[in-house]
Amino acid sequence: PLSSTAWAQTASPLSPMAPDIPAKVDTAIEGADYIKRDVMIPMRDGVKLHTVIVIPKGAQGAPIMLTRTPYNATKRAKRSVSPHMLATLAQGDESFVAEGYIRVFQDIRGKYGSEGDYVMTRPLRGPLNDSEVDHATDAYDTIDWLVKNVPESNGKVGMVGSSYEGFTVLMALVNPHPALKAAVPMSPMVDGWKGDDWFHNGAFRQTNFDYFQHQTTVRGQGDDIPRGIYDDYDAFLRAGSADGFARQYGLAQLPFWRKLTEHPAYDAYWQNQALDTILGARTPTVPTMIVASLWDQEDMYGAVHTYEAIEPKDTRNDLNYLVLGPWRHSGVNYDGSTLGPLKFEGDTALDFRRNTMLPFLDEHLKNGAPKADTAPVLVFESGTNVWRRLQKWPTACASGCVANLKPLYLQANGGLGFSAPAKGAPAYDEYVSDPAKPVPYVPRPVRFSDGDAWKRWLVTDQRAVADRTDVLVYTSEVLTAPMKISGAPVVNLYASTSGTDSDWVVKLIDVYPDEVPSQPEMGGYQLAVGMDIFRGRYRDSLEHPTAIPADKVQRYRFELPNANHVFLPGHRVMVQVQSSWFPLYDRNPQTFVDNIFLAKPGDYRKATQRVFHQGAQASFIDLPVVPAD
Ligand code: PG9
Repeated sequence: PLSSTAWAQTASPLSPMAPDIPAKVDTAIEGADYIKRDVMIPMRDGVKLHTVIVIPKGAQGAPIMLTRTPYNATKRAKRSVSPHMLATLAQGDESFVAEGYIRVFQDIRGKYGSEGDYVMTRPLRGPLNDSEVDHATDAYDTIDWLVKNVPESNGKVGMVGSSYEGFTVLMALVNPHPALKAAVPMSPMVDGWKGDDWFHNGAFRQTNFDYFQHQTTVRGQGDDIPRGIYDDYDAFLRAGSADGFARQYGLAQLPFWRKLTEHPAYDAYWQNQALDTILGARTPTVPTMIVASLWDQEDMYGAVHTYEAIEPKDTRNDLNYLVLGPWRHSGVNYDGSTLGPLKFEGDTALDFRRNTMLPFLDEHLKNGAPKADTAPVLVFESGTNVWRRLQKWPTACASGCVANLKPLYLQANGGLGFSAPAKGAPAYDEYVSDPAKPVPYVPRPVRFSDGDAWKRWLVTDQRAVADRTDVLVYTSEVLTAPMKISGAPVVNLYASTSGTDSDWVVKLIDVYPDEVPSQPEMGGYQLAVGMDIFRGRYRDSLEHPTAIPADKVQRYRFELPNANHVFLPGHRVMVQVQSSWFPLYDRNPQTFVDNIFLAKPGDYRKATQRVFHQGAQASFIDLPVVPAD
C-alpha cells in the first residue's frame, strides 16, 4: 500500500466525482509477518482450483499443511484481519504457525472461488464417476503444483481437516502423491448411510436440509431455509414426511436431495462410496493419524471404521494411528476444556494438537525433526478423565480383542444387569409409539439453527424424556466398583411391533449419583455414553428392506458409537429404548411403504411396541467391558 507521503507525491487533484472504489486495491498488510498468495491451480482436466497460500515471512525449507475445503478457502485463511499469521489463521492452526508451517487452503471444485462442477462428496472415479477427476486426482495435482511452485517449501506436504475436509484428506490417500508425507483426517465423512451425516442405519437426518440449502443452492454460501416457524419440531411435523418438507421449502429441486430420495437403502450408490472399504482394500503408505470424537454429533462412524479397515494392512503398526478425544464434532480444533456440562482438566484439544499431532507431523514433514513418541492409539477415558496410550483399538470386541463382549441384560421391572433375567418374570415391556407425538431428541423448542445446542446435544441430560410413556428405562443397581468399557457396545434387541415397520433407538447412559457436591447440577444427570437409531426394515439386509411381520418378535442388532468410559462407583448404568428421535430423524410411519421419504399422511400410524427380556428372547447390550485401571 502507498504510504501517506508517497500518496501526497503521486496524486494529482481528483475530481470530486471520481469513483471512490478503485478497480484494484492492494490489501497486503504493511509489516505483516506473513505473505498471502491467491492462486488458481490447474487440474489435469483444465479446471482451476482457487487456493490461498499463507507463508511465514522469510520462510525457507518450510513444510506445507494443506486443507481442501467446501467451506470457503478465503474465509478459512482469515479468522481476523491482522498483520499476524497467528490471528489470521484459525484456532486449530495456531500450533502450525508456532512451528513455521506454510498453510494452504483450497476451494474444492465447484465451490467458492474454484471452477468446475460441484458434486456433493464427489465419488471416486469408477462405477459412480465416469469423469477423469475426483478428489484423489485433485489432491494429487494440487500437491504436485505446490511442491513445484512454492519455493519457500521443503517439498513435503501434510494434509489436515475435519469432517468434509477430513473426507478430502482420506480421498488424497487413495492414490497419494509421493510428496504427501503425513495426514490427519479428523471426524471424516466416510459412510453417509451407515453413520455419518446423511443417515444413521437408514434413518434420515433432517438437519441436512439446512446443509443442502447452504451448500448446493449457490456456489458460495446459500441462505437459511425460510421456515417461518420457530420450533423445528412443529415445522417438520406439519410438513409430514421429509419429502413434504423438501417440497414445501423448494428443496426438491436440488439434485442431491433427489439422489438421496432415489437411494434410501444401502445400495451400490452407498456401498461404492464407503471410504473405509475403499481404503481398507489398499496398501497404506502415508503415516495417518485418524482423529475421532467421543460425542460426535455428525460423523461418529467414519474415523474409527476407517482405522479398523486399514489396521490389518499396517503390519509394522507405524502408519495407521487413532486418537479418540472427549469432543463434539470437530471439537479437536477448538477449546476442549468442557463439553456441555462435562469439565476436563485443561484444554484437551489444545493438548492433543500441541503435544501429539504436531510432533507426529513434524517428524514426517520437517527436515531433521526427531522421531515423535506417538502411541498407536491414544484414547481419552471419560468418567475418570485421563488419556490412555494403547497398542490397538478396540480393547474389547466380539473376537480377536484383548477382552470379549459381555451381555448386559434388560430385565423385568426396569432392571439391568449382567445375569440373565429370572424365569417367570414378565416376558416383555410395552409402549405405544405415536408418530403424531414423536420423542424429541432435545427438549423443545428445537432449533436446528442453534449451533451451540447442536454441538452439545449428545451430552444432553436424558432425564428430559425418561418419564415419557413411550420411552422404556432399565437401570442397574448402584455400582460399588468402577466399570470400564472400551470399544463399541452392540445392541441385541428382541422386539415386536403391531405395525409393519419401526425405528429403534437405544441409549447407553451413565446415571450420576443423586448428589454431586463438586458440581451440584450433575446430581442424577443421565449422560449418554453411546446412543443410536436403527430403522427396523433393514434388520435382515441393509440393501433390501423388508416389512416387519406385525407382532412377531424380531432381533435388531446394531453397534452403538465407540466409547472409552468408566462408570464410577456410586453411578448406575441405564438403557433407554424408544421408537422416534424427532425432528433430527425423519419419522418412521410404522407402516411399511416402499420409500419412507414419500410416506403419505395415512401411512403414519400408532403402534404397540414390545421389548422382550425372557429366555431366548432376552434383549441385551453386548458391552466391551475391560478391567478398570
Ligand atoms: N459434517 C459436515 C459434512 C461432512 C460431509 C458432508 C456433509 C456434511 C461437516 O462438518 O463438514
